[in-house]
Amino acid sequence: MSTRTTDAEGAPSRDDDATGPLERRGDSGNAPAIAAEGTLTRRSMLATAGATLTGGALLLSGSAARAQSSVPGARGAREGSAPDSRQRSARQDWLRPGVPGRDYRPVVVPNGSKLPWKVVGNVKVFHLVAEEVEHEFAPGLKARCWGYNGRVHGPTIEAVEGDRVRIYVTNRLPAATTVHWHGLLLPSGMDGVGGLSQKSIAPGETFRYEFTLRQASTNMYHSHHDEMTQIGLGMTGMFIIHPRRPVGPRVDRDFVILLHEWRIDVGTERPNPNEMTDFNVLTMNAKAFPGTEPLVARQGERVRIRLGNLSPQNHHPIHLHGFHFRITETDGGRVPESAQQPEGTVLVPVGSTRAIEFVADVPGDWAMHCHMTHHMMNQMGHDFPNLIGVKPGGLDARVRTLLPGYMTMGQTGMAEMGEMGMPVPPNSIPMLGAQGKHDYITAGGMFTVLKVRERLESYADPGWYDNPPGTLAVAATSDELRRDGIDVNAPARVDPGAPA
Ligand SMILES: [Cu+2]
Repeated sequence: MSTRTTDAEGAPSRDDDATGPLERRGDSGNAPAIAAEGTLTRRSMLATAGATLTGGALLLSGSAARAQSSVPGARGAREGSAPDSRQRSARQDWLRPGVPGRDYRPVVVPNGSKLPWKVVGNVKVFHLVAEEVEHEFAPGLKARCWGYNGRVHGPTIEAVEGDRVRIYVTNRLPAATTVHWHGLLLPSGMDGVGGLSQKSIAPGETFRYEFTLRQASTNMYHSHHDEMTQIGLGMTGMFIIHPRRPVGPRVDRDFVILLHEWRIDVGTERPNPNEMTDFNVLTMNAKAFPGTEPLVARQGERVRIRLGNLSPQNHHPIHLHGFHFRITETDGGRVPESAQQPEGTVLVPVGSTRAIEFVADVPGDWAMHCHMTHHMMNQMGHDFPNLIGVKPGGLDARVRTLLPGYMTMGQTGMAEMGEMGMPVPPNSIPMLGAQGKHDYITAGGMFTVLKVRERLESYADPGWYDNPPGTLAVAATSDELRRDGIDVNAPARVDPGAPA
């Protein structure tokens, strides 16, 4: 059931409920809201609880803070109103601003940052600045992107269910823009679709967005004006809303990773937003491996990883080594425990978020990466001719008379493209990888490492894992081969299976 009214300023308000008719309000914002007695959803309840108190500073208690509470006689919600302090106390529909450490455990954004805020009259005030940003994807590869507050992607916005947020957006780009709060439940006029929801923000202008957070979930924000160009250039970020009261087991480490893909032609410095299929820089929080910071946890800690995907075109199946996890959140919020499937890979579709949780009970260095193998490559890995099995013979020597130093590569695959330290053109990175503890890591792109340790002084990168004796794959000795009857020169065999 949806109820639409108009507030005192004429801004559209919206409070749609899936579970029943709850409120019906007059056309005037000054008219008291009348609510039928009955069950309120959490959204309505949050919206109404604040209105029953003056000053607005309250915390919901007990089960009332959670969904499906029964709050008879509650008052109605109102959105889109001006930040007029003279009216606010009687009209506000939000809660005391959530405080980090007390109301929530802040998320960790590897390679990232958060948007600072301040409280003005019980409202959290943020300031996003859309601007051009020179961004380094990995050592050696920089590009001129569009982002927010000097960052690509934009800083993570973190707030709490029931918070009122006021977000100023200043446009320092040469083009108009808007910000869409992707996944948030808010009034239509705050939704940020250029032309549809609002007038676009012209260069030099600053717009104000303001709404109450009526949900607890993992969300995103991005430009919704000339989307292909502006999202393709990096105008994206994450928007985390913590529950007002804890839900599920307490999480010790709460990571946020935004997935993206780019086309940056070798030697150029401007991502090409017109690319539709052939992306060559695949990123987690806008970093390609080896530029990705590891995710660090102590053994036994409960870990959440929130993943968002604002790639232009591709879904990304993110695979975590060493653990099974449960998908605990989708775009719509928390998945009921009975519906949380055990998984080893989580598909994060374009325009979606997922959160996974697990207990990091086994120490080690564990890969986490997109399992689309082309998404584990860096630049130059795509238009390459297939040379697998090719025998160059005397070709190299002949070509060297024309191109000193020439060497045919790729006959056994791509691994040597990074490892051999081949020179790369200016402003580009090796096709693959980085030196690891044991050998060269032949992965790039959308790849990072979860580092779980028995003891940690801090969550700084602890370096490579020291494998306990007997727990590391190594070359077999001749004694071992003899003991187990392995003849490395015998024809390889298979068991033909039992006769039918
Ligand atoms: Cu992928």
